Amino acid sequence: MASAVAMGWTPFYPQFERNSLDVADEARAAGKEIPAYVAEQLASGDLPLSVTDPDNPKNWPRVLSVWRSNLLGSSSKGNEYFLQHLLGTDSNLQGEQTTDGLRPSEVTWPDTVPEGKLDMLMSIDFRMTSTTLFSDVVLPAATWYEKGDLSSTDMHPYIHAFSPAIDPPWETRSDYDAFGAIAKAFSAQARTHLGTRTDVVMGTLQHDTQGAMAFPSGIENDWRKTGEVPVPGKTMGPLVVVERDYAAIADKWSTLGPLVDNLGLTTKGVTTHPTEEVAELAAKFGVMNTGAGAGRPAVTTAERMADVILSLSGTSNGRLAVEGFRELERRTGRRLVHLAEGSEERRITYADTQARPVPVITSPEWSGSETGGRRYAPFTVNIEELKPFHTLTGRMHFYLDHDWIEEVGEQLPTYRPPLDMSRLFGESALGTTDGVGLTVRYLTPHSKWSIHSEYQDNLFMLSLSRGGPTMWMSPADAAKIAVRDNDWVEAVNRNGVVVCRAVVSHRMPEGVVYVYHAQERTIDVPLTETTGKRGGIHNSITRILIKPTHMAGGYAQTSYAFNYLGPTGNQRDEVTVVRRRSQEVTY
Ligand SMILES: Nc1nc2c(c(=O)[nH]1)N[C@H]1C(S)=C(S)[C@@H](COP(=O)(O)OP(=O)(O)OC[C@H]3O[C@@H](n4cnc5c(=O)[nH]c(N)nc54)[C@H](O)[C@@H]3O)O[C@H]1N2
Ligand SMILES: Nc1nc2c(c(=O)[nH]1)N[C@H]1C(S)=C(S)[C@@H](COP(=O)(O)OP(=O)(O)OC[C@H]3O[C@@H](n4cnc5c(=O)[nH]c(N)nc54)[C@H](O)[C@@H]3O)O[C@H]1N2
Ligand SMILES: [Mo]
Repeated sequence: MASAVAMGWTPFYPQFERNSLDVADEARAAGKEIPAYVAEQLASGDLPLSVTDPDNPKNWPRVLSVWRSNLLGSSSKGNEYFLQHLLGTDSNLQGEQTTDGLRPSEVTWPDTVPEGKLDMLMSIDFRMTSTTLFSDVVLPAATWYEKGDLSSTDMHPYIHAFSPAIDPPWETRSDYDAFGAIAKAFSAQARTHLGTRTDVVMGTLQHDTQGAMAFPSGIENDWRKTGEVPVPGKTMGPLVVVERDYAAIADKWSTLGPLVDNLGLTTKGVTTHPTEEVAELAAKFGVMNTGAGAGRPAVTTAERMADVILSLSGTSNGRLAVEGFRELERRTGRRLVHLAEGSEERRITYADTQARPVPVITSPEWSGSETGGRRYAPFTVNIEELKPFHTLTGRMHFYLDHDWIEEVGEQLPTYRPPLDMSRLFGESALGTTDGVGLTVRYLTPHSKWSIHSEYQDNLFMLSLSRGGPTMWMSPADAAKIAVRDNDWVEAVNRNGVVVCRAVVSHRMPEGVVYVYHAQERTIDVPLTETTGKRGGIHNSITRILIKPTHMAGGYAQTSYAFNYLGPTGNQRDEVTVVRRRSQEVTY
């Protein structure tokens, strides 16, 4: 990972061992261009990358804001590691420090492991969750029937509106207003504390940019090993200098800024220029009279923000869809405009989406075609219109000649057996039992009775099932450890402990158990027999294992793209010992 970050293949925050605002000041004081100064400092080792020493207090993340996610109850694999190292709370972590020979060689390893790196965890939610439980500050969110908002993904042919049936009750606010309020309070403080500073941001060599060809053939060339001074945007991520007027953040928050006009909007390498739309929004909302946003469209409510989003996307603004396809025609030599031509006059507004679900317009932002009322399917435009794929060859591409992918022999699609957790981490071998505990594969697939952690805490759902956390198990495995349906069981591995009830079902194959994603620690989580502490959740016995090929970047379609191409969490290779426990549970 240190190498991937150094070469700009994958992002990592914090960036540098020193505050990036101070680094920019240092460059000025030294009379140097900021990017050149940073590159020199990196090369000389005077400015270490945070990723090379993540346990050094200088490199700890200090503030974490969680919004519209349930990090500690849902997404984060390795819950107990988060609890111990990030939060410094009670945890059921069972693991020992990795022994010398197995430690990464390019990352500094501390003698004592850090506990509680974060100073503050803030979350915004409308439920009590496994994340809000641990948060220092919880901002109550308005629900979907108490605020204006939008919902849409690439796979959905419709844009849906959230419309308030009532105003946000008590202290709740829309997410837009919550962040607006934070911006206001922050900006007032910033007048005395931060003012205007210059920042330097280390970007990543991204897919669909020139950076995607910075490392031809994916040939590894780590400047830290060669001793060269890295070249931003070529042998490392690009360095961008940004003026930050911290006191103006609230003003900027409530307007649509000038970069939309100056730079246009770029998605997947296609840039559109929404100049007309900015003028339309200014006419519709009026403009701010004073402050940093003076003269810019006033985006003062969540509903207005929804309209801004809709007017700037080709999927909801036919003019931009057509403009984008024209640009794409020039680039590809293929005729494409016809996919959106009939929609040129269409403008989907927030009010339209409130009246009824509105189908989207085919646009170069996605690869599907909804033209003529079709349903979305990925890569339709590539297959039917011969728009080149965003690969090295422009075709569907199976052979990957990237160094890091070659190193593990995955140039072509190939079968990889699950990792042997017994050999790697000393877990007992699969299928073994001492008559009390049985070692099984541990899977945590998505639940049919919830969307992630949502709805599993609904009283109807709890009444229809066991009313708390469960583990699905085959009759054969249950028999080996004398477990009957609905018995309490305890699962332990090096990562943590889970206590739940067994659902013994012939639908499970022998050797595998399911603890469905994502059952929270807010419902029926007893003390464990293993630690005497309150047990964990499904992610207490998982752990993040990053696959190195997911960080192979800087080269064509293997380049990083935000929310598209990058490391994924992995929880599929986990094993655990499970046993019947005392049926007397206490809390
Ligand atoms: N072990 C294991 N771990 C996994 C997975 C797995 O299969 N197994 N799956 C992974 C995958 S694919 C995903 S996508 C992630 C999902 O992980 P998360 O996205 O963290 O999970 P959710 O439970 O959907 O969390 C959404 C939270 O947002 C809140 N919320 C909903 N609407 C709003 C809103 O309008 N405003 C605000 N402020 N809050 C709102 C909900 O109450 C909920 O608490 O989990 C990942 N983690
Ligand atoms: N009801 C409901 N629907 C959802 C969601 C939800 O939370 N609830 N979440 C949505 C989201 S964000 C996502 S990402 C998708 C996820 O949807 P899917 O990708 O379908 O995810 P899972 O259900 O986690 O896993 C699918 C299957 O993979 C199997 N599996 C586990 N390990 C392996 C393995 O090593 N090899 C193979 N071949 N199979 C394996 C599991 O047994 C499981 O049956 O679902 C979406 N839809
Ligand atoms: Mo997901």
